[in-house]
Amino acid sequence: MKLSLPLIAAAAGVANAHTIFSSLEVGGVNQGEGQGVRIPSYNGPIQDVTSSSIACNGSPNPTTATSKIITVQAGSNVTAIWRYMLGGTGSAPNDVMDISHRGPTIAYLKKVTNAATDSGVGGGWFKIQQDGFANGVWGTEKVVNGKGRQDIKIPQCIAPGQYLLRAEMIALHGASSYPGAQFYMECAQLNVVGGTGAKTPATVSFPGAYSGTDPGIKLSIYYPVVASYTIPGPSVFTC
Ligand SMILES: *[C@@H]1O[C@H](CO)[C@@H](O)[C@H](O)[C@H]1NC(C)=O
Ligand SMILES: [Cu+2]
Repeated sequence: MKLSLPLIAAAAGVANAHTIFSSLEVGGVNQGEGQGVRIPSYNGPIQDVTSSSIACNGSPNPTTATSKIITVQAGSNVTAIWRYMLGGTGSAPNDVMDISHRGPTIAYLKKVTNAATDSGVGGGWFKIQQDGFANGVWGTEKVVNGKGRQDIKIPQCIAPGQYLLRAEMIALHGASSYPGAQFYMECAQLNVVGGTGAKTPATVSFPGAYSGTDPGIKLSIYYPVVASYTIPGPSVFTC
């Protein structure tokens, strides 16, 4: 049986096809699942953009604390590794996230005093990467078809010190009403070295940066099929 696109979207909405940012790769070395990344007990999404769990996940998916703080060089790339289930290899697309889960990939940083203990809730967040919809391809499709890898450049011009890195994928298959969009995010704990501190980014809050009426959060992507897409949140900070 061949399903129409809206039916595929509806079927995907009930499928257990979620994802977790489960580890961080730095300089070609995977730091280990849950090592310096706060992984949740369950791979389901956050759907309430006003919940404190929109910052670094959490209730109803409690996250596990980790004492590791990962050293990264300002100006270099890190890679968030996404997995449908913890322990997965990412070798098959379904090992990353169901392909029906289409939407943007986004990353933010927040300067903190102690990356191992800061909840991430509140102000201080600035966006450093985003990939929405271009030439008919969603940011999430590149991650799903690319073994779960989301490349994120740590800006050269930020101040050295500890940061939280919030890597996010938003799945829009059920976003025609709100709540409907599925927000997947976890936070990694970083110590950024070598930053010049030449620029101070403008910041936003989580919760606060997103609204249930944002054009990139409440929309139908399948019917009608979108022609363009507005990524939620602020513009990307650049040096
Ligand atoms: C580094 O990450 C950025 C995204 O922030 C990406 O556009 C760029 O291609 C990456 N560079 C490398 C060498 O992977
Ligand atoms: Cu899902």
